[in-house]
Amino acid sequence: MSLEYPRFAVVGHPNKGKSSIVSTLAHDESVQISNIPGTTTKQRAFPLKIDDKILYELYDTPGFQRARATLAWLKSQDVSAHNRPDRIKRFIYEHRDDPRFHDEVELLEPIMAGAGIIYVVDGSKPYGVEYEAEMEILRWTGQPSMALINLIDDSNYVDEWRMALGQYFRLVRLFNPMEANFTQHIALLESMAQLKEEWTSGVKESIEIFGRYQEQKIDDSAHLIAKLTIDALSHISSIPISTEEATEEEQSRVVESYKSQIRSTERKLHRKIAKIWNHSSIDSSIDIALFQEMDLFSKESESLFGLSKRDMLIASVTSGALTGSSVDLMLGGSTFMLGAAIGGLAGGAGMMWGYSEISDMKILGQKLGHKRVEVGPMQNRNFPYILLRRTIYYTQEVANRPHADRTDIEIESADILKSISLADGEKGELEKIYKLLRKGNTPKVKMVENYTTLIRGILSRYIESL
Ligand SMILES: Nc1nc2c(ncn2[C@@H]2O[C@H](COP(=O)(O)OP(=O)(O)O)[C@@H](O)[C@H]2O)c(=O)[nH]1
Ligand SMILES: [Mg+2]
Repeated sequence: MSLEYPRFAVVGHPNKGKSSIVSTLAHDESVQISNIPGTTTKQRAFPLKIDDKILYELYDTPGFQRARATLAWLKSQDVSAHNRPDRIKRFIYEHRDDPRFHDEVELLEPIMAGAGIIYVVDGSKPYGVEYEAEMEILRWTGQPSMALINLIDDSNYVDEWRMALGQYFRLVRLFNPMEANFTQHIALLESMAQLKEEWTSGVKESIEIFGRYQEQKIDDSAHLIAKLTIDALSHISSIPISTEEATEEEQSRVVESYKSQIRSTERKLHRKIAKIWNHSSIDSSIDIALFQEMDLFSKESESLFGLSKRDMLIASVTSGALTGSSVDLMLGGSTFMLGAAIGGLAGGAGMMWGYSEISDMKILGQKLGHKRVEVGPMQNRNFPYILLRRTIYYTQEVANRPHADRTDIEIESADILKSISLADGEKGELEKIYKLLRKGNTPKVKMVENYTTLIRGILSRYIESL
């Protein structure tokens, strides 16, 4: 039978990570994964789809339940090797309504309909003869097959597994669905391409498309980040006021409304990025772990994601905001001078690192009773970097996360976050657009393009592609 795209049935013992492998390889977060054996009760196909083209399809299946009894049935008549696939078909036909062999029928059906076999074992548990009936049944199907060794725990019995699996399967590979990155996914596809000659060109083409898709997702993320960070940084909030000058209550109300609008722009950006990477449903857990506990405007966020004073200075100098003698003075000067000079740029030392001062308040309107108080755009010089690096951190977490991984994202350590580094040249380039936004100007198309390219370049250091 010739299929327009390759199909693979992921089979094995219960609880060895079959569903996890399907989830990761199909980029599908809807695959049910559970530590309760028997969670997967029916075969179900999960396609990896790109722009409506199916690259391949993976069948998630229940695990073997009665492999020995099945094999005994198969062998209960004399069968020569060339008749074994027919014997399997006979088994399916005769046991379709037999609850005792429900799981075997479910897992053998897609194979006999033409799917290749991916046999999954846990290499952190010792090899045992109880697997031999399963492997023997799979051999009887006559379908091309490979074995994947998943290391679920820390112990390692990979050598003995390789020895046994090698006798039954053409290819044996290590693959961990919880840790697999883009490169490992591609490597596995390369192996799948070798399984059957008529699949080779199809799977190779899929690898190409898959690689371009990865690039596309990085591009799309960069465009979104550029657009929404510009929106946030140029945002202005205002509220009506009842007096000539805004009262303290009114002032804090407008600042709070401004902050909450910026926060919601950030959340919107994160949601859209999660969607690009097919991670919509875990988005909320990442949000909670990462950003609800660490407010965008908090000191903690500033210290993890903001630039140091030194880096801020470099950004200003490289962007051309500072020149000549003032630079010499600052670089050669005392720490006090340095701080004072930077503080001066932000409109006053002491204000710079605090978020109570985000921008000047403007009172708008002529007549009493129709006045408004307004804040924005963002004047804090470090804020654009905090917002950008939070977003880049979020994007790389989502992009590099295998779909089988359903755990919450946790901030591991400050070191990890600090590793989202910017080259000095990048800081200068970024500062050009941030300076413009601070002044309330709208950047030209060319500048937005340049900004997008910069972000794309940063992302490509943290997200693998071909
Ligand atoms: N730590 C770790 N856990 C895994 C790995 N693969 C599977 N699991 C866990 O093992 C359990 C069974 O996984 P599942 O994919 O549902 O196995 P299936 O029954 O073979 O489909 C789940 O709790 C998974 O989260 C792995 O590589 N590492
Ligand atoms: Mg399962």
